Amino acid sequence: MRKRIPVIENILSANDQLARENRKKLDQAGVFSLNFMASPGAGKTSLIEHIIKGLSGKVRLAVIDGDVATSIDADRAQAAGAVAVQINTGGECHLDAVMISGALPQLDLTQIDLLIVENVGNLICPSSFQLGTHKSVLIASIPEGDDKPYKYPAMYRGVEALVINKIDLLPYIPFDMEYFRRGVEVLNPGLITFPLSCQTGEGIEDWIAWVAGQVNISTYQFEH
Ligand SMILES: Nc1nc2c(ncn2[C@@H]2O[C@H](COP(=O)(O)OP(=O)(O)OP(=O)(O)O)[C@@H](O)[C@H]2O)c(=O)[nH]1
Ligand SMILES: [Mg+2]
Repeated sequence: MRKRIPVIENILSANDQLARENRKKLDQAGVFSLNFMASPGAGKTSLIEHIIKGLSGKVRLAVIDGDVATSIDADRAQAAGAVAVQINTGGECHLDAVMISGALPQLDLTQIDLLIVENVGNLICPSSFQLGTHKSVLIASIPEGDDKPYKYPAMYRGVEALVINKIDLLPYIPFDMEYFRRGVEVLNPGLITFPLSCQTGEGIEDWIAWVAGQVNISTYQFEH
C-alpha cells in the first residue's frame, strides 16, 4: 500500500511557524507591516511610491521588495525616499516567511514605523504563504478585467483591504464595476476598498489616510 506524504502541509506549517517569529520581531520593535499582493504590473510599486511621498516626514518607512530577478522596484522605492531591501526569489513566484526572516536583519527595525512588503506579481502563490505581516492588501487594476475575483477567489478572500488601481482607464476598457464588486462581496464581505489612480492621483488621499490610520498617525493631514 502506498503512503501519502503530506509534504505541502508540512512546508506550509513550517512557513507559518517562521511567520509567527517574524511577527514577534516586528511587534517587539513596534513596526506595523503590510503585505502588498497583485498581478504583475497592477501598480504595487507605484502605490508604494505614493505612500512614501505622502507620509514623508510623518512615518519612518521601509520596503522589502520581492522580485524574481531584478532590483528595479527596490531602486524605485529608494529613489522615492524609503529604506529598501531587495529579495530576489530566483524564480519562485511568491515570497515566504524564510525570505522575510532573511531580510529583516538588514533593517534597523528600531528606526521604522511602517514596513511594506511588495510580494512577487502573481494572484495565486502569494496567498498561500504567510509572511508575518499584520495586514494584506490586494491591488487589482482595471486592465486585468472585472472577472478576477471569480477566477482567483483565494487571493480575494485572504486580504484586509483592496485597492482598485488605474481607474483613469475606465473610459477606455470594458470593466463592469458592479459585477467586480459583487464578486468581491461574496468572497470577502464588507472589504474596505479604494478605487484610485496612481496616474492622476484621484482617490490617493483616502488611501494614504487609511495607511496612516493603520500606523496610528492620528494627526495625519494630507498635504496638497
Ligand atoms: N494608466 C495608469 N497606469 C498606471 C497606474 N498605476 C501604475 N501604472 C502603470 O502601470 C505599470 C506598472 O506599474 P508598477 O507600479 O510598476 O506595477 P507593479 O505591480 O509594481 O509591477 P510588478 O512589480 O512588475 O509586478 C507602469 O507602467 C505604471 O506607470 C494608473 O493608475 N493608471
Ligand atoms: Mg513592482
